[in-house]
Amino acid sequence: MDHEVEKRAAGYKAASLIRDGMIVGLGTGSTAAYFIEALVQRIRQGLHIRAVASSRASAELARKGNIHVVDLNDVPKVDITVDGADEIDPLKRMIKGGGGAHVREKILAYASRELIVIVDETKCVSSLGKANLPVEILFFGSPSARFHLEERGYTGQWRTASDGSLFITENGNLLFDLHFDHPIKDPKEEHLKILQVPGVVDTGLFFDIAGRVIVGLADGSTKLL
Ligand code: A5P
Repeated sequence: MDHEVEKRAAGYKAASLIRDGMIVGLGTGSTAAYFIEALVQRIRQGLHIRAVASSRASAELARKGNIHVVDLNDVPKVDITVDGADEIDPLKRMIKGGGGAHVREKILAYASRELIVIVDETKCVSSLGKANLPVEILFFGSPSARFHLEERGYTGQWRTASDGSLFITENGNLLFDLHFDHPIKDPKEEHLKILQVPGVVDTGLFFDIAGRVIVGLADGSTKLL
């Protein structure tokens, strides 16, 4: 358990911004879990909301706490989505997908009026690229997709589950985690280059989408970027 005080502070602060009647997007991961925990407490105190989850794990957490979970296809628009990040730079560009849910997280973020990002300070970086960059890839022809990525100069490995088997996303696909031995100079260019490989569903790079960023601090306070 790492930086729990900071993650909790960010999650609880984000939950305090949710208002009655909102449709709320639930991110995935340990920081988003604190947001859901805080939301459950607010619901016990009388808050009425509906929520859309980016993963089974988040949906389960929410349902356990009596949050009314609905399908993204059944709502016109999500008011606020709150989600974590693996890295965020000063331009609010991010690497996400450490939890393997970045494709749904991105769809949910784009379906939302605002994406609020909640992080601890270790996630705030001057440039992206220390964290692995997850790329979701269709199982069909996945060795060929890997070949074409490697031919373009990328290195990485298939993500595995705790039992050593291949990690399968909730969309039924594989994850190829790219590592960079240098900061990513132009994340948008890399993203577009990777997307050109047939079979690639999406990368964990996010741009032009983060709204408020809440950073949790070690003393339990938060700062807003
Ligand atoms: C989940 O797929 C990710 O995008 C998470 O948002 C990201 O990995 C941050 O997770 P933590 O809050 O657990 O660090």
